[in-house]
Amino acid sequence: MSYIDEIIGQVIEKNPDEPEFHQAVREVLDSIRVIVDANEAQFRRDALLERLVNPERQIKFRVPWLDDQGNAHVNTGYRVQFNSAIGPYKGGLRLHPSVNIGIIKFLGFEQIFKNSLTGLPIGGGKGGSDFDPKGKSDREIMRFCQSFMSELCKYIGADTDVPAGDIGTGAREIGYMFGQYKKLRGLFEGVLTGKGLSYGGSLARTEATGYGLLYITDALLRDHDIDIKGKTVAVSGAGNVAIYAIEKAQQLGAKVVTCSDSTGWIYDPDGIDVALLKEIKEVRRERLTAYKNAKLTSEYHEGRGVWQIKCDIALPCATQNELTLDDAKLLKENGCIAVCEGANMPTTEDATKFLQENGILFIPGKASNCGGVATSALEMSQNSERLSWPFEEVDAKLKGIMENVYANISAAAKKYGMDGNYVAGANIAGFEKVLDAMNAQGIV
Ligand code: NDP
Ligand code: 2IT
Repeated sequence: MSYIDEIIGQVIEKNPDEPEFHQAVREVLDSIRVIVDANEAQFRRDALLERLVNPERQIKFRVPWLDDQGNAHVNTGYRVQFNSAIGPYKGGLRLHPSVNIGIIKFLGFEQIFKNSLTGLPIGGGKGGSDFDPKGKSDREIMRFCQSFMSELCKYIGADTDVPAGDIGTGAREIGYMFGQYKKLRGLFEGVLTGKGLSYGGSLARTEATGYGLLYITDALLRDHDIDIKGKTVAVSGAGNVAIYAIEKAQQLGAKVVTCSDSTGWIYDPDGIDVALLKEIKEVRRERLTAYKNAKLTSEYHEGRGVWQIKCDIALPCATQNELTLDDAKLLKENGCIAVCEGANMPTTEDATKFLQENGILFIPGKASNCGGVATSALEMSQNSERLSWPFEEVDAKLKGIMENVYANISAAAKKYGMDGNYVAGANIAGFEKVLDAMNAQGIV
């Protein structure tokens, strides 16, 4: 059996009940077969792949907190410090009831290659908790974040591990966590990114993941002589990534007709009113029914369904495995030309295969959503030099990074005879730098 198949087997056997982690490992290892097969003896001797798929460190802790009635609750907190070959661990914190160790490991594993693709010196990590922020008061959120950080602060630092936002963790949560870190450690340092602008945050970080997604989508389309202007776009999600993807798509002249949250979805044939969406989601923290009530020409539907709407470009920006094989078939039938992932691993394995085999341009999340973490790394740089750069400067750097990522994944795919396969290109290009650093640093 090949080394890669042996390792995939081991990952499944040693980590049962972690299907998302298996999926992420399978996708990366399958893509790097050409490199591994050519170096099998050395890689086996150095246990290279075993070291790649086993996190350097996994931290799991209790998070007790008090609700507004004085009742105690306990959640589980996680931080997986996956790989520090090319820099300090870097990756978000997810707060969602579905969080478990397998989810955090899949996200942490993806983050290794994503962070490498940015070209910046950041290693891979991820964390979070099964805490559900929905329906909690502001004070409950604060007490949870403080308790979470009381434990996490022992393991992170500006030069060791720098967490940030993800699902359920935005500027408010980062603020409460930063305050607690500073109180306990006595350090005002860039230990978290996505901070508020008044205490060390970077301009354009809020927009970065969504904007970056559109910069790379535009680069992809231009490379195929397609103009994004006038195209119809379907977006899923209505959170940080989705909102700024919609905003930038509209700035580039496309029309975005859908968005969704975990209870339902909106079809707005006039184009999503992004100012209204921001007001509902970022300020009032309400459901999408509020959008329908404010914009009477739009439609609201319960459940999931954005991929049935005819579009040229599909941008899944909600969560993992939200775009299935049936959705992919619908997109194809409706003439979709490109799918670029804003979320992490939103397309199922069989749907990805279908899209690629049916000539639909497809960029995987680790390349297309890396603008968020790239701008986090720019926030770290600004914190280190105790300066803050203008919006235009950060945005221009972000655009340059995304265009480079596209050029690199495209070139890597070509180099290994898989022209246009951006999944292979992203995994190979991301892996090559990590491999070089791991080889240089010995068996650690
Ligand atoms: P937010 O919490 O801001 O928004 C998430 C959105 O997706 C919400 O509309 C949410 O609906 C919906 N959603 C979440 N979970 C589910 C689910 N299980 N089923 C259906 N809908 C769901 O998160 P982000 O926008 O930050 O993150 C979205 C995706 O992008 C995630 O995969 C994340 O890992 C990825 N990502 C985020 C980056 C960032 O910088 N924030 C960077 C790179 C990737 P509801 O509010 O109803 O739960
Ligand atoms: O998935 C991701 O890349 C993020 N949630 C952002 C991580 C970061 O450190 O900005």
